Amino acid sequence: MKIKEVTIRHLKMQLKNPFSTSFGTIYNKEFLVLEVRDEQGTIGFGESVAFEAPWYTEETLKTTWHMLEDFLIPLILNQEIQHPNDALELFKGIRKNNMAKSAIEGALWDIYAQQSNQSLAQAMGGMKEKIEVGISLGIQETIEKQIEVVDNAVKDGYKRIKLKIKPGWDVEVMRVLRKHFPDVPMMADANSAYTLKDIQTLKQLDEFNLMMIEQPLASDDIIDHAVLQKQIKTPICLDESILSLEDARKAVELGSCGVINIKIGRVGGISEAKKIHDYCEKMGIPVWCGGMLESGIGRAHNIALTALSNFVMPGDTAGSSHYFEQDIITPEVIAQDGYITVPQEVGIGYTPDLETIGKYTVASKTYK
Ligand code: OSB
Ligand code: MG
Repeated sequence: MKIKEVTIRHLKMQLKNPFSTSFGTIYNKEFLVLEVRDEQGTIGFGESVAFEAPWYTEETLKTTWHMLEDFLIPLILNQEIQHPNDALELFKGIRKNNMAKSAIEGALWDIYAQQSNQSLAQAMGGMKEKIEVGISLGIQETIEKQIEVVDNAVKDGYKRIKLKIKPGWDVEVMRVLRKHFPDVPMMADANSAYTLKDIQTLKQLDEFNLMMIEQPLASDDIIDHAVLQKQIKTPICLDESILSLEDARKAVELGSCGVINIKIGRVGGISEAKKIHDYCEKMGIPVWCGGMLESGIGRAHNIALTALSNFVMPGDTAGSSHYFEQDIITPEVIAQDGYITVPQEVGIGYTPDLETIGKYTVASKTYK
């Protein structure tokens, strides 16, 4: 393929459920959608998962736009690209900025899948027909409300429930929830809210038979996580700390985690995500697919990735209706009884709805 045109759109969509974590609350999801066209007229879509503010990683919606406009789009326009893996090579002179890279690489995978007449999952080597899904629930204002949202998620059939925790909203909350839901697979995600000084608190979480504790310590740490893992029974799952295959290898070799949450945007694209998946499979480390409150386009990529064999734990891939009044793809992503069917149609398997995309677009620009 030879890329001839890229359109960036900035979308703003209201979240049905404001999402609260250890560092604040998100009410609206603002993100970029990329529409990439090659010389044959095939169109691929990608999503940048960077938020407006740099609380999760250092990237933001504006930094990703800047990287795309000034560096990444010029690197791919008019280049002969055999396979989306080539993007890694083309981008190798650009450090980090993984979410910006991933947005464009995802669209190349979509084009590649269409032109090789495969579903995106098949193009990646994914064989599953359906995937197990979990749900990530934000911190609620009261414990009663927290119980209620967990109860609804259990009734909706989600295969595991992830709860956000932070200092002051951890051991006692988990104790109450575990009492109410003795058999529900549960886990906690701290988004780096603790340090090794909190080790007594973190040790107490061992009581609640959690599947794992996600990213308890600093976002750039794997050393302290290894220290912590030796002192707690619950497996640590790394999210923010893993930006590449090399990071995964070092964390696994150090014993910093027992599980890895793979997010395509965080690691710079599907090609790197696959490498991490393959390495973890070889090492006996289970992985699952994380989420970034994506619209249906990013979600479609996540679903396809989860069709790979070592995604053995339910991901944060709840259905569209959990996030938005109306998603920007048709059909919407439907999670039923804790499963999503992996689309078999060529490409991402959902049709981006240009009218709805237009409705949510607040800015756009085309590069050719
Ligand atoms: O830490 O996994 C996280 C959402 C935004 C940023 C970081 C995280 C999350 C989630 C929600 O946990 C995942 C989702 O439902 O898409
Ligand atoms: Mg996380």
